[in-house]
Formats: sequence, structure tokens, C-alpha cells
Amino acid sequence: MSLSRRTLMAGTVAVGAAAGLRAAWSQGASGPYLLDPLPYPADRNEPHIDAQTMQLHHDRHHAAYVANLNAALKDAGEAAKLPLQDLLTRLGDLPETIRTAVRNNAGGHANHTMFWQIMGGSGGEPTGDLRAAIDRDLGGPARMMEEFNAAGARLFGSGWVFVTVEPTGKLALTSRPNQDTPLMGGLRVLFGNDVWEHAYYLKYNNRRPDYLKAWWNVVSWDRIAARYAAAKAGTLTI
Ligand code: MN3
Repeated sequence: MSLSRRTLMAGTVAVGAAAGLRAAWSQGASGPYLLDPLPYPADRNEPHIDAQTMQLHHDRHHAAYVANLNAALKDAGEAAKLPLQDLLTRLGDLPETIRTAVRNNAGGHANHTMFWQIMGGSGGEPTGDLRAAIDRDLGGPARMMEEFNAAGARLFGSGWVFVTVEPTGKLALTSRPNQDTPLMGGLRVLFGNDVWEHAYYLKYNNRRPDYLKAWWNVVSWDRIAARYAAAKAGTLTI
């Protein structure tokens, strides 16, 4: 097991975890881009998110975004070597022929890399600094979850719901279609949920609201707290 993976799996909050997150993302964080393994077994999120969905989602869907991203960038020169978060803010500099493919697949790579990291937990409620910020900016955990779920239910077609974080620690709820991400506007993502049908259809069929509600049971507030600390320290990338 790599050092980065070991550090991440140790799972302690604050400085150790923040360093672990950075180390994990440095692998494949610039092109050619790599698919990191799931940071826990595929059945970790049972019964809320079934193992088969986790496996297909990571091994097929996320893998395809990475493969398609590298294919789109194969003749793109220096752009293909950018850290992922920088590539996402410079889509306008890319040749038009590959811009849409890079937008969709780089967005998909960043979104899913974040997504695996912030699951694998046991839900509950955030504590400490993060809890204080949620109380201040999003009306507390219950209200945040309610509005997050409503935003996910409202999204037409495929997309993501996010909570973004500014370097000051200020939080905001937002959503994006397709594989777009707030990173494209230079923002930082604290956490987000995937409301593409592939994220839930095997278990929940067309019942997206049930999936949105159940998903909070597998969120890791420890890892989200580590991302929050990293965002305030200016070291959160994707
Ligand atoms: Mn997905």
C-alpha cells in the first residue's frame, strides 16, 4: 500500500488527514491523469449505497472519465500536464475541438475523486469549526440537508449538488448540470453528491429523493472537516 493511501486510511482529522488528502491527490492530480483506487472496500457504504453500484460507478464510470480525459488531451501539449484544478479553470484556452470532451471528463474526474473521499463514513452530524460554519451559513445541519436534498431533487437530468467553501471558511449551497463543477469558476468544493442515475438506479430505481436522504448515512464528517481545514489553509485542490 502506498504511503498516501496508508495516511488517508488512518483517517485522523486535522493536520494528519489534511496532509493525507493532499498526498492522495498528488497521485494523478496532473496529466496524464490516473484513477486512484476507492479509499475503502466497495461494500463500506452498504446498505445505503450497494457494493455493486460502488464498483460500477468507480471501476466503469469514473475510469471512463479518466480514460476519455487522457484521450482528449493526447495532443494538447502543456495543457495535458496541468494540475486538474488548473485545467478546469482554463477550459477556454483549449482548442474548441476538445473543449467539450475535456470539460465533461475533467469535471467527471474531479467530481468523483472528491465524492469517494467524502463517503465511507457513518453520517451523523458535523462538529467543531465545520459545524459552526454550517450553523452560520446554511442554517444548521438539518436545514442544510433539507435544502441540499431539495436542490438534488430539482435538478433536471444529470448533475451534482455541492457545498462550496471560500478561503475565509464561508459555505454556500449550489448545483451544476452534467459533470460541471464549481472548480470551473475557481471555487473550492467542500463536498457534493452525484445525482446521475448511475449513482443510485440499481437500488433506488427512479426514487432519487430516497437516495438523497439515505446518502447522508455514509457521509464522513471527519473527511469533510479535513477538507474544510485544508480549504481555510489554502491547500484544498479538488
Ligand atoms: Mn457518477
